[in-house]
Amino acid sequence: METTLVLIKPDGVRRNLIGAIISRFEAKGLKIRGMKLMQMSGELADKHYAEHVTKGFYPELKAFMTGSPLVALAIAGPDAVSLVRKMMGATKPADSAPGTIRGDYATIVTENLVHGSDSPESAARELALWFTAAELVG
Ligand code: DAT
Ligand code: MG
Repeated sequence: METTLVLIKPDGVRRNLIGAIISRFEAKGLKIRGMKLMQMSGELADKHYAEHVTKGFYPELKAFMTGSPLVALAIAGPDAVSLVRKMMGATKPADSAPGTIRGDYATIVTENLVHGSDSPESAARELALWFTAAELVG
């Protein structure tokens, strides 16, 4: 069993796609261990996206991610980290296959609807940023 961090980004919340996105993970058989609707602070953005803070696209990414509420989820299952990444699709919506979340709903790279941890190590680091142990069930 693995647990991974998923964010339904502000575009997903604004477009009323919270339910559609969560439904896919539930239908797949993954379990929700934690869930919260919140607005990401600039401080949390810099920690969460530590690998990207020096990149040219970061100011736009940070403004987008902190600009309105998002949903943070802790999602568990066998190979949950790689499974969720496959279900999300490629980072650039032009490259993400139909049938994936980004492939079915997104057209813009910044507004690509979902975040998923990219490795078990990233998942552990990110989950600790978003959830306390007491906020996770199971
Ligand atoms: P992913 O979210 O697929 O793990 P990433 O970690 O490389 O992708 O980048 C984090 C987010 O930053 C990504 O979801 C959208 C944005 N982003 C990445 N590359 C970008 C680029 N070249 N231009 C604009 N935004 C970008
Ligand atoms: Mg990433």
